[in-house]
Amino acid sequence: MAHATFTSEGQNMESFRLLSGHKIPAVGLGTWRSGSQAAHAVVTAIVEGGYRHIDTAWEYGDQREVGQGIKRAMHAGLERRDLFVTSKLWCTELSPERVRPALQNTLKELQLEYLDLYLIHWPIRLREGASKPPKAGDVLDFDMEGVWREMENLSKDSLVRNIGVCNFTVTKLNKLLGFAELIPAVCQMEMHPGWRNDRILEFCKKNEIHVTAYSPLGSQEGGRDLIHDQTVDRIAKKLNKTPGQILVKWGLQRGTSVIPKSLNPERIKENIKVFDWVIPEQDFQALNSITDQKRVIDGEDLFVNKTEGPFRSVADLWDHED
Ligand code: NDP
Ligand code: 1BO
Repeated sequence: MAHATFTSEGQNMESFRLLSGHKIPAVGLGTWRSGSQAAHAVVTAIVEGGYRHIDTAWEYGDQREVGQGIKRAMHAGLERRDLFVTSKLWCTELSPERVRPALQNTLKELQLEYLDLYLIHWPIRLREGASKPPKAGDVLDFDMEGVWREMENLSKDSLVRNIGVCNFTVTKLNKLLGFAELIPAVCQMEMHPGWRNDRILEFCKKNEIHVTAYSPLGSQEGGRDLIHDQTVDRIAKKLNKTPGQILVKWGLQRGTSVIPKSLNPERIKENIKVFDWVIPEQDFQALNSITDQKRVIDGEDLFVNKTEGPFRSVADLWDHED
């Protein structure tokens, strides 16, 4: 359920309530491939754009820069408690004894005492130094229950306020729910009008797991160009909004939080100006009818080895649910 709060500039800023009772701001800044420019993007987002939610990951290699940006924003007067910071546990760390050291390293890089949300980045364990695509022996057995217990322990020790997952299937979520003492607060998945991913959204809604939509604009190079999609463009012109705003708002109207990435100050600010208008039902349905539904982030490069398994195809990775 969405709740309205206000930023320091008085801008109406929605958030969603998580099962834990904490609130996740509805729009966050994505930072994948932001590199050395991440600090500047984070300061622009927080101080000028009114963002209160930043999404990063150890794998992005930019946690130090994100941390510097957060520190600079806090020097500008913001309190830590006003921010919602998400990071993710990488595939090489998916064994119980590696979870806590990985989180401690992430906190150190970000210069933070705690995270608001820590997510399992992918439900697939990789050997350190694994090749892309993986060679035989690079994909290891994943002790999902042991890793989740350690995630729960991080939460019990107040090092993270919420725990969750990314890139899970219904099959894997069902397995997790079978033993979880703490239900994942958030499931972060690829979602945009070119990949609605309705099956997982419905499952999460039924189980009160909040969904964050990643790659909401169709992702970056090699992604889906939704910014120039005919339907998106037509609706943007009709509502006097930009295609980026239409794509972000579509995600919000589906009840998901949304984490667009941008390094461009004007686009960063534009992407969060989505709270005082709605996409009318007819246009919303037109966006829901875009054809050629396809994942952009299908995990093939990272996890599929066509001859040596255990994942010999993209369909194997996603438990043949697409
Ligand atoms: P997005 O869908 O957010 O698209 C980003 C691209 O769109 C960039 O090229 C950006 O360029 C451009 N862009 C941003 N705003 C606008 C706009 N208003 N108009 C036109 N173009 C725009 O891509 P991501 O794949 O980065 O997804 C967002 C975030 O989701 C990631 O950064 C990451 O934090 C998270 N994520 C999580 C994953 C997971 O496995 N959990 C997987 C993938 C993403 P420019 O910078 O020049 O503005
Ligand atoms: C492989 C990482 C995708 C972005 O989260």
